[in-house]
Amino acid sequence: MNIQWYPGHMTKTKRMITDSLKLCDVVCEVLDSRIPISSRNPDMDKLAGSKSRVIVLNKSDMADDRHNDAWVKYYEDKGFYVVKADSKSGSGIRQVKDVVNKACEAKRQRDQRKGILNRPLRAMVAGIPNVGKSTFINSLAGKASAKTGNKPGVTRGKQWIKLGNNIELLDTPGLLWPKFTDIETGLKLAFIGSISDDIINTTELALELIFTVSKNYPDAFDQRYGIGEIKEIDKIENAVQLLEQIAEKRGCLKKGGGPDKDRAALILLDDFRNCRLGRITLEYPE
Ligand SMILES: Nc1nc2c(ncn2[C@@H]2O[C@H](COP(=O)(O)OP(=O)(O)OP(=O)(O)O)[C@@H](O)[C@H]2O)c(=O)[nH]1
Ligand SMILES: [Mg+2]
Repeated sequence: MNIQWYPGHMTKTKRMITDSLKLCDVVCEVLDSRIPISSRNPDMDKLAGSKSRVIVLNKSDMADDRHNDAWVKYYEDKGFYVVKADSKSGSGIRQVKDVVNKACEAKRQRDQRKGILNRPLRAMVAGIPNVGKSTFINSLAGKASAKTGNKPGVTRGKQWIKLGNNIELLDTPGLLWPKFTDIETGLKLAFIGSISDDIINTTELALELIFTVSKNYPDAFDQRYGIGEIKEIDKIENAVQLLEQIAEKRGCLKKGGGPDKDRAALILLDDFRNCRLGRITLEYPE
């Protein structure tokens, strides 16, 4: 299953981000802690140019905590300022202001030498769709200023949000890149809801999710659906059988009888996207 998604509004978003960056001191790039490599837009380094950079490893509450700190270290070693955050509960959010200030220290000193004093720092919050950019901003601001939702493309235009008198945040729409070089990347982005389900065969996607999750978290299925012990699944017939078991457990039956795999697929994807299969990380630092 080869997924590609680069709708027209993203070309517009890319242009807006390029223009708005001229006004910003720092780029806070929000990643999904479950896939900290695949949720990075490879165009971001070029777009951000020489701006200061902060990486926000968001949704850390949904990722396997055994790997979260390794990812923090991975990006720190690459020279980024890094924050591990759970924007939903607000955990990790308190340190963001300090990190942003630290990332902008050199710029502030340059400003001072030029006689520019007390100008608020401007931070662009950017990233791929649905990683929690707007939720992160709301959590930082302590109020629901930006619209959020668990699907890609909720934020449509840019929006400035003030954080006291010192920092201004720019919420931006999610941006992907024109072509995923490998099939795995597209799949992982679809698993976490960064790609519109409208262009995807969700039953096929759920089968792929079964292959992927069963590799390192085979117990997740029994724990959620009570279907007995499962080992790693690598054959399509076994994945289909698991979907049928989920359908039976959840009472999804087709009109003519028999398990409704398509509805079970939607249940499985929704459960994964809302952390009901447990905390799962799909990528590990090398
Ligand atoms: N558990 C958990 N959920 C989060 C976190 N951050 C965001 N969410 C949820 O993720 C979904 C997407 O959040 P948004 O803030 O709308 O994401 P976005 O990156 O602004 O998305 P677009 O504007 O569509 O690009 C929402 O359902 C949020 O409640 C987090 O740290 N932990
Ligand atoms: Mg948003």
